[in-house]
Amino acid sequence: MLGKMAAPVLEHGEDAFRKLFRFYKRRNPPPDFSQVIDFSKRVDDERVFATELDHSSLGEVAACSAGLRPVKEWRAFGLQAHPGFIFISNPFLPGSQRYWIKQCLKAYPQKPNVCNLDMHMSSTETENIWEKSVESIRKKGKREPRTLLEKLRWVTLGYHYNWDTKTYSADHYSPFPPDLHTLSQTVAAACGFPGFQAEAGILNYYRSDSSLGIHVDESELDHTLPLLSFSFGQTAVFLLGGTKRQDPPTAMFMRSGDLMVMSGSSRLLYHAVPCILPAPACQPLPSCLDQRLEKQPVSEDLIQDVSEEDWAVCSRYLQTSRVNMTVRQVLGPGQTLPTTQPLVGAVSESRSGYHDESEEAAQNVKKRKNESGSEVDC
Ligand SMILES: O=C(O)CCC(=O)C(=O)O
Ligand SMILES: [Mn+2]
Repeated sequence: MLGKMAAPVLEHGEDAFRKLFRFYKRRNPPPDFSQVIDFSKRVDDERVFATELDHSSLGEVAACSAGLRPVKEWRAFGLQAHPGFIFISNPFLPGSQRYWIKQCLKAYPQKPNVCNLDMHMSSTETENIWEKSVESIRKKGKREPRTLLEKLRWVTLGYHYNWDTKTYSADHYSPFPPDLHTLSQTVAAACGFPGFQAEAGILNYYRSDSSLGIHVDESELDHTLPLLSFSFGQTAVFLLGGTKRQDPPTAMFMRSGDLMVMSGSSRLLYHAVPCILPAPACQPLPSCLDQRLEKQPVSEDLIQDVSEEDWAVCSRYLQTSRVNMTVRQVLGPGQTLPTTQPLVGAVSESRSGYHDESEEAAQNVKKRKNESGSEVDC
């Protein structure tokens, strides 16, 4: 297309990943997205195959209680180049994504969970992030200062990931949210991993100009267990590479409701999020978020209805944002974590080495770099 940058020729040269990352991160001219796999459409691509999940592994009632369609209706795919990787195109029942989105914005950022704001603000300042932000988000005109919710970049759950040492430790732990544990166990069971224990979670909050640098998630002690990823809000481009930076990655869209499972030999592959797509002017929110729950949940259900008042804030926020939850089991049978070693130096707010930030939020980046001394890896 005129004015668009054509896909770079990928050689098996050095750092093919970085090259593609920069390609999709670029805004001017906008990149050509024609090579990005779109699982929401009919997939006719030799890189992709449809995969059948074991329907008997998860009952319809349990799936429905977690806000998921029956497994037999899930559209699941694998990638020829990345064995063990599973992509499930939005298996959520109409209306149920709203519950998980509200949890990400209202419940999970609360103490005792840890977030980026804690790194340079007192615990009273970072208490009640939702309550401190909603009024301003509701009435937001363009020039209002950013609310705490809009400054949120990450939240950690369960074993809290230490961005500086890239480790988990036995004594930096808070109880993992039971609802997300059940959702994770439900999805893992459907993908052939019964008994999955959600022990650590990283929630990433992306504004339209954010990206996440190239990395491998290897801090968990047992890599035979899968890593689950849930995406909500605006669409991202996700890059999945190989075990080496020079392996050329595969690009795919991650849309609201999509799930990804990195298991088997895909568990330790390089990956990144180079860009968030701007919402089309005619449709500020993905249409799957317009729907409300079709049936009123009963009290035993995992997911509950989201009030119109709360949804008004979530939907406003998501017009320019994406939220991703990754859930990990850290320990295999019989494994234990060491306790924290005393840290030399400051604790950084940024995801050292891979939490990439916007060029547009340059001021913030500068501030972060000054605070943490960390560089982004892209
Ligand atoms: O946002 C995403 O899709 C990826 C997040 C991720 O890779 C991580 O948290 O380790
Ligand atoms: Mn990751």
